[in-house]
Amino acid sequence: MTTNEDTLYATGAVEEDFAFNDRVAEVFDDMLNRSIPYYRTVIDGMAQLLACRLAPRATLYDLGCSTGTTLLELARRLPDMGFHYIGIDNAPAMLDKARRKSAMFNKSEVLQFKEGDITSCPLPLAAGIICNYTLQFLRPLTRQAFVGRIFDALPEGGIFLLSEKTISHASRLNRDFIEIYHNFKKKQGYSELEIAAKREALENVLIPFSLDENIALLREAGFEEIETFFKWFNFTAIVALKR
Ligand code: GEK
Repeated sequence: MTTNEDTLYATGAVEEDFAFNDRVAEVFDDMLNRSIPYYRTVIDGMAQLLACRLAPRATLYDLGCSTGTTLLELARRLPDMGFHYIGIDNAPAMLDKARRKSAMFNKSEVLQFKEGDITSCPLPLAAGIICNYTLQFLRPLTRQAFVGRIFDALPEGGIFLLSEKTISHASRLNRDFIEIYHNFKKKQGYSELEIAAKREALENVLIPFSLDENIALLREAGFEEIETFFKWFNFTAIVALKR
């Protein structure tokens, strides 16, 4: 499968807020690789944590799975664990691509993709739940209830892995972190115009919390053991365990 290049904002025009539609799904893998620093390093860390914490043949959910990259990478990195992977997303174009990719890599037997709204769809018991760069797209007022549902869906000893773009309330450092991220995007080949246009399109759609605010959501939901296992400026990955 070819990876189409993300040129969605190359002209600098912002016609509408960012949405997970067909045009985005088409270029999504390239967009993610070039927009999320250390994307695969974080998945590798998750693979190691899952291997430590879970018994073989456990079921794992990826909420907001997009084109299935995280689950495919986990299945590739953990061939001996025999995990069963279920990805949920509400964008049909993303799921089409996820299914095509898992067929192409001969993983259709262990990977399943379901269409659903992760804030309301049933979450049958799973030993591990992943939510990468998706909580930030849920309306802030719904986030506590969402994390609470994840806690309830996990058994004792269950593991929740959360990655988010964050903000810092230290305003000068926040500005520096944003600039450092923009420099990262420039190095990935995005122009100033594209970076500014994408930022505008995401303005009311991606609403980041700080690391502390995300940890507070987890604590309030009932998670007791919580650690940040990855941080690169405003990008963070957290592991939380249910007792
Ligand atoms: C990855 N985790 O590759 N219900 C279901 N899906 C939703 C909802 C919702 N309420 N809101 C947003 N989404 C992936 C990347 S992308 C992050 C996740 C990004 C879905 C949306 O359709 C999209 O596929 C995903 O959440 C967010 O690591 O684009 O920056």
